[in-house]
Amino acid sequence: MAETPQGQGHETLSNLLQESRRFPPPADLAAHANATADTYTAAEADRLGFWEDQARRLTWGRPWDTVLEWNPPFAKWFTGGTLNAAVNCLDRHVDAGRGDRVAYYWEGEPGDTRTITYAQLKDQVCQASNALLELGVTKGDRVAIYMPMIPETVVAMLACTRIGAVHMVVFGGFSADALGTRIDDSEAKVVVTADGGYRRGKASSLKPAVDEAVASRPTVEHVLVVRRTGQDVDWTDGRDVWWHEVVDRQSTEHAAEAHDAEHPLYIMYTSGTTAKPKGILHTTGGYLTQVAYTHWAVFDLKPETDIFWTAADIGWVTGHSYIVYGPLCNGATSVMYEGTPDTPHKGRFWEIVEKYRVSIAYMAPTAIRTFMKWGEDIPAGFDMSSLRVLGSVGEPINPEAYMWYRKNIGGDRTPIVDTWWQTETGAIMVSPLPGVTEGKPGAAMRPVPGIVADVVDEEAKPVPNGGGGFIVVREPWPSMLRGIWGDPERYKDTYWSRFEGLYFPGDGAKRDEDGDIWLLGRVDDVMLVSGHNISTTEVESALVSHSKIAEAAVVGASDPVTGQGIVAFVILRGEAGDGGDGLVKELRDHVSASLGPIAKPRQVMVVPELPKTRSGKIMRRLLRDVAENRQLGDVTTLTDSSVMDVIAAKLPEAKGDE
Ligand code: 6R9
Repeated sequence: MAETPQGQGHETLSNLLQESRRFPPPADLAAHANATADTYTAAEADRLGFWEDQARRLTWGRPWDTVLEWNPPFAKWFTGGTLNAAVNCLDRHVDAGRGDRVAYYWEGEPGDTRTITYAQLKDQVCQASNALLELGVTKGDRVAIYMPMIPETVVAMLACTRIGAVHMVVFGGFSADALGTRIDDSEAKVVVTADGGYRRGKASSLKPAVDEAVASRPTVEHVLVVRRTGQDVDWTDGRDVWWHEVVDRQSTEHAAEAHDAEHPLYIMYTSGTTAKPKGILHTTGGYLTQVAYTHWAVFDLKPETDIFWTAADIGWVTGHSYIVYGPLCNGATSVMYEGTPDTPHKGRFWEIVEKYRVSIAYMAPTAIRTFMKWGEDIPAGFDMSSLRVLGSVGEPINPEAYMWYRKNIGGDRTPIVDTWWQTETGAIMVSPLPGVTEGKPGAAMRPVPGIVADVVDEEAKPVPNGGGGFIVVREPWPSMLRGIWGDPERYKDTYWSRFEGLYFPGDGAKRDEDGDIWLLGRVDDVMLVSGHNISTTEVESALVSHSKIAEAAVVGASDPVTGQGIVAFVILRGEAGDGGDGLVKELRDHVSASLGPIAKPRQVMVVPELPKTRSGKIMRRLLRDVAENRQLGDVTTLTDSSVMDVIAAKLPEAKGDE
């Protein structure tokens, strides 16, 4: 990356956005907070000892001998220790007399509901474990899970971990092809699926994609099928088995073995954009330690009284860590929702908050910006006084979206924890702690106690306050990926070769004048305009701070004069109508006034939707293709591929906007 021409030395990423709003922790929350300022002090004084204390949240078969064996870049945590993930999630709570506590309030999209206690979930997991054993699954085998958001998805995951099999969940919206390549790479022996699930008011099918994927893959011995929608399915005798026929007749007893702390727990494929997807491997002891600890500390979870809701899909790492493993290890009561936020009406999320008295809600900025687009009247119609902490994950949260979330969902009362992490990190890494840290709209603030992260320039030197660069992690952490399935070289190249001895996540970041961390988006998305490295996040946030804009995506398109020119795609807020005459000029001037003339977009296009992955991340690569009039690249990980046709069709009329 180029240096800035003003001779500011090694500023790798311009720091343009200024934000002065501050929200101190609410006094009552701070007074009873799980994590306090002492938590930071304890972790700094003895980092490994701190992690050992966190590991004692879990129930171990045998305690560990060594807390960390570090042969860079390969880490082993809690070696010599043994434990069972399902026992930690279920049996120990039941044994302690908490079997009647609700594990999940499950809400189906059509309005059907199920309430499942810890004791019931344990029985179902034991039955499913016995069923998997009967189907020939043994310790170390891989099991693909391709499911809607129903309780059996959690049951299947925990049954795998109980018997030591490794689950590999594939998002239910992915194609047969995506499922197939993941089955190939992981060599999965069994696929657990359903006939279908409910999305947007309709039964969508899953089984046909499995049939297609498995037809050419004889290594898959069985397909275990949950009946969810009752729709017709094709059937291959001998291979296909119904869940209700095989699982329901099993014993609810299963004696769980304590597995090695480093026994593989799951593989999750990251949605590689062009390259082959990477199978991120997580193991047992360290992963559970960090998800349980962060769920307790970052959300201030009080398991006896809180109702926790991660509004995300289990097919995303956020679902693994904060719908399944973190909450269950902590004995929490969670809400799990099958469907989309606009079915049957745009207030569905808030109706769920009101109905179950949700106290902690965790969701993605993309959802929040969608709610902004729909307007504040919708949440205003529900009683959300039960909420006390709100979380954000998946992308940088724009300051304006943060303010909207805080005011309209949090009643101007709740702290917001903006949690930065990745599939690879397994658990939250950088986030405010709600009872300790000030909230700043748009900032992830500080590494959580026990994590050593930094912002460095291109020569790996820490940037001063006010400087921009790359986020890195300096020390190994318990829930770190243990590698890429079957490809140790790619693991080293991808994460450990950019900076000697440092983990490189691939995200831009800056430190503000107080030393707090702001995430600035993927390094691949950074724009180079007249010698300045400008983050997409800052320009998008400036656009979203305009009263007519709900959502924005910007990309750098090649430009004969400036190297790259900024091209913006914007979605209007519900209240803004068609935006009115002169909107484009208004927006360009607004960005220029907020960030400086260097960041003024060359073009602005109003669009109805943006291309997004299933976890809600904007696929800027496709927008760059549009902005540079290129053939579109791979669209298979998009939620809705027709979005790109609509955007491309708008392009000719937008040209005149300059
Ligand atoms: C948990 C998850 C990881 C990438 C990550 C970064 C972006 C996630 C963020 C955030 C800014 C946050 N990201 N949380 N950026 N602020 N709070 O999203 O995992 O799907 O693997 O994506 O998401 O770019 O590198 P994953």
